[in-house]
Amino acid sequence: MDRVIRRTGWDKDSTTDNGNRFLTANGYMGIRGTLPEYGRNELAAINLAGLYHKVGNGWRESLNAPNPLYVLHRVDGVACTPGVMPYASHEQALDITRGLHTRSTVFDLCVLRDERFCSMDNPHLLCLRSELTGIRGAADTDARTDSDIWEIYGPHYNHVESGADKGVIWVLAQTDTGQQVAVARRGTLAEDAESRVYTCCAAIYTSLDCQNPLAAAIRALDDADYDILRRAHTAAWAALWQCAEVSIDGDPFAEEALNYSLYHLLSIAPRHAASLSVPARGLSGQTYKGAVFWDTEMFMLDFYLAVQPQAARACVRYRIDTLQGALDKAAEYGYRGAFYAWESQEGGFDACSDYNVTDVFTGRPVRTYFRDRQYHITAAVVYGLMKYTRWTKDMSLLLDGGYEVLAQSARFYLSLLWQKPGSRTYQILGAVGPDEYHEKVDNNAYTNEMARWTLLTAAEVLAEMKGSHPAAYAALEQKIGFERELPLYKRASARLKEKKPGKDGLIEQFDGYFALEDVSVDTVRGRLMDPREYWGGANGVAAHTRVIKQADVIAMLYMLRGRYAGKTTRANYDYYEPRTEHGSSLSACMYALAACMMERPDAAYPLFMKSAAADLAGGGKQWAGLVYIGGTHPAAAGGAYMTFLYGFLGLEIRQGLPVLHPRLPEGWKSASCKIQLGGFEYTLKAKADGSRTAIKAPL
Ligand code: IFM
Repeated sequence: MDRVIRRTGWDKDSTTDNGNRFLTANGYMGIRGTLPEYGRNELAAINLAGLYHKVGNGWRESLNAPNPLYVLHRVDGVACTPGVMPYASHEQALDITRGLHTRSTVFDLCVLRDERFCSMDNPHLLCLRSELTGIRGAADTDARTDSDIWEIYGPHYNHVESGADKGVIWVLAQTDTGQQVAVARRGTLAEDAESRVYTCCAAIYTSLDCQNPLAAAIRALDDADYDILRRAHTAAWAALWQCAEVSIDGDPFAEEALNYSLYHLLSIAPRHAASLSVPARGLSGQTYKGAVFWDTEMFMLDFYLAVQPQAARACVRYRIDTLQGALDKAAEYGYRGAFYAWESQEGGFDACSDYNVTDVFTGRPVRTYFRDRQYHITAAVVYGLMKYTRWTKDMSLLLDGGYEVLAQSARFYLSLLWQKPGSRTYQILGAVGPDEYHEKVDNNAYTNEMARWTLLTAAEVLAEMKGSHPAAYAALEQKIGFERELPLYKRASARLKEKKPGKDGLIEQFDGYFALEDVSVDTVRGRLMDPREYWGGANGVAAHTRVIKQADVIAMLYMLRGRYAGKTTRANYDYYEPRTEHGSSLSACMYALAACMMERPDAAYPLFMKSAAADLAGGGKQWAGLVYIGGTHPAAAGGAYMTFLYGFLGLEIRQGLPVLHPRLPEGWKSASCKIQLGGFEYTLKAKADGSRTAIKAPL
């Protein structure tokens, strides 16, 4: 495989999209795909995984590191950057096979080529080589660690010091709560009359890594050599692609878009950590506070399970380790058990604000109910835990905290149920489902069914535990006293209100949904007075209509597939898809998966492509009211992979073995990929004529 994503020409307005499109990352850090001479105004950032800080009343967000790879050349005092020095050609590119960001600009007074990567071999290292040739004039180079960085709710560092030590220049940035980010770099400049080559190797360590991150960062550069590090880096990428690459014969654009999506998922996988998950915007910046959402469990985990089981494990472990945060959150709202964070940071702290959107007209914060009413987040955590356990057959996470997550999650749903006096039925009131435009709704079908699924799963798995792991069962009982609740799980799941399909097969998204105004998405869009206006909330244009933000009933039909008849999926797909704005990048892939379940791969195809090309195409939603929400879309990338694997190849695991039921879109001659399952690697291949193979090899 040899794939390079290129964009030629330069236009200022593409800077933000390119920052996402050309991201390089290694799970520890993400370097936005901006040019090396760019700074905070162009949203240049090196975003760090798992390290958060809050300034004053601002939102708590992930930290960006000072940028040690900043370099600006000048010729005759004119900055070598498009928009300042005239140029004949400009290209920015990302070699996704090798994880290399490159630029090549032919300026009037010189030619500038640079290459940058953050090491897939050593997560602390990042390197750049910048070559200025054909210089016609007097050149100078400003290479430094740029501490004037882009931050959304900063400045986060109240103390920044710098120094030099044996050829290494270092910066130590500290927050008022004691976090440290140490950045060291060793740069060399080789020059003659017509050229200058600046080569820089840098290292980042933080107080999450060790006691003395500065010493560690300096030490990491002891023998740093660009070419040697580059070789190790590209070899690590080659090893990743060995299992991850997908092939689509007959559709090069889909093949490129899907592999590009997988590049992003591989880039941000937390493979260096035992307990860390993936933020909703990957490592592309501080949007969404660098927090972890249900996106990981429901949209990304399948890919990690199939090709990066270590990363899948780290994501699931993260939820087990953040149980205390979920218990605290439940208690805060007067519930019992585990109410997981909607926007989870370290320790399970919920960074979601009660006012998560700002009104475009008044500039006032808008009360949103994501934090307190998206009850389905807890079910997503359990869904991820069970997916991991069932796929890997690894019981160790269940035994090491996972069983407790199950019991506390079931306990949470028990405490959430409401019973009308005189009625046997339980209800979940005032929820926000995946469709966030309709808030505080009663009996959201998705939420109720995922709660029921959680209760039933907990009942089944904890009952099995009693027989298979009696000592662990007794210890858990002693710790949290759940046994007497077990019969309640089943009773509650039997009595919880079900939004049953009507005669027409339709499932009402929530009580009263069918009484809302039935208008088209375009009509609702036409009512906007400002394109950045938030469609949901009390006064949003969609809130009183049947127009929904993202897959909701359809997400439920996919997640709980097997429970519903095919005609139910068809009826609901045909009803809800035209009423869906697809205002979230999580939406299209759910419809694509449902379309495949209905044996309509050609209907699935454009939705699949929308997901796979979300960051390649760019141009997604940048604003929710006045809140910036741009960045990469790893959930869409993961959803595209799910559509490929479960939808088009039709993968099912039966008795531990992969079984394919291909439904390839028009024009695809064949499609193939590798997955890891049960200690083996399988090469899966499906052909347009319906033939398929699953070839097993030892790992
Ligand atoms: O988790 C999603 C949510 O479903 C829709 N808004 C964006 C979030 C982060 O991707």
